Amino acid sequence: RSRAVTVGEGLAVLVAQPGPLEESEIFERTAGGAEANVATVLRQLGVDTAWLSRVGDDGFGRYLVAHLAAHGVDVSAVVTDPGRPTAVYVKERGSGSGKATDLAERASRMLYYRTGSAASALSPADLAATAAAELLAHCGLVHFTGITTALSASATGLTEALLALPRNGRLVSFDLNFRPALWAGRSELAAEVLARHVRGSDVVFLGADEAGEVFGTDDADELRALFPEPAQLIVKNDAHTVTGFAGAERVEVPALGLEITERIGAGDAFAGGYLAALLHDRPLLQRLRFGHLCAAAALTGTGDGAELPATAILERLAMLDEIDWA
Ligand code: KDG
Repeated sequence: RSRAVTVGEGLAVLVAQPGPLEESEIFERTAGGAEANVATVLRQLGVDTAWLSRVGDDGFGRYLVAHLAAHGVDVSAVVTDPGRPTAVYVKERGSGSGKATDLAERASRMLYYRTGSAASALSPADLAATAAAELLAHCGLVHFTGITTALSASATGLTEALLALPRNGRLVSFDLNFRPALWAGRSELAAEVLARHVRGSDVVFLGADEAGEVFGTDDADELRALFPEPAQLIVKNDAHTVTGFAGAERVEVPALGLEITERIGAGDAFAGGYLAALLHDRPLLQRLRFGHLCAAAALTGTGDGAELPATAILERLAMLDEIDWA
């Protein structure tokens, strides 16, 4: 039986060579999709995990399913749709990590090729399908993000239905993952739907920057005041610090000072690390440290996923107070 289920779109990622896209001759194919990334991290940390999604009947779809299966993720409930393609995105590599427009300064950019994709047809019916319903009935945690919600009206229907399912002790985890390109022309709807998803979930991850864009503040305490509902709220201020709120606790853990190769996917690795530690009953401080350690694995590679060292090593590191966490 799977203990965690993640629900969302997987994408084949074509990582360009650093520099302007028009000059990239070689693309490295990797796997992405926020919920798929979280699934592979959870599985590497010893959590039985299933991924619910839709892929096209094409090479990229078969690759994604094989990639997740190779990590030990249960893909038995993934639906193949012969009528729609698997989503793709091209990662144009900036050389820096900031938001400047100059390629030498700014972070990578995502170019989506996903309109009408197989996963954009996700709908509430996918939760009711026998294999998915069975997985959901027996898991302890379900994780999804604001990307799934943004894909289409039917996918919004799915995330709303997911939140409305009887919990039976199951935790719902939600990562805001605000992707403006997917909400173009619908920013009011985005703020309304995403706030509802934050309020309806038990564990919530907010990037400070994106929360600022959607909810008007990037301040951790103001966000907590705005969203007192989730039992656990984690506000990530990218390069600096992560603030975790759980019950009466408020814990801050600075990010590891690392030479960053590429940021995309780090938030998913953080969520995976945090959630695995949660499912292993670790206290808030260690959950946040686990998040940072897993994010570090994603930050130091060019793909979106994180290939982790042995859990025993991470556990040892997460115990050490004398590490220079700054
Ligand atoms: O968090 C990383 C994801 O953004 C990436 O893997 C692609 O899911 C993706 C998306 O929709 O942006």
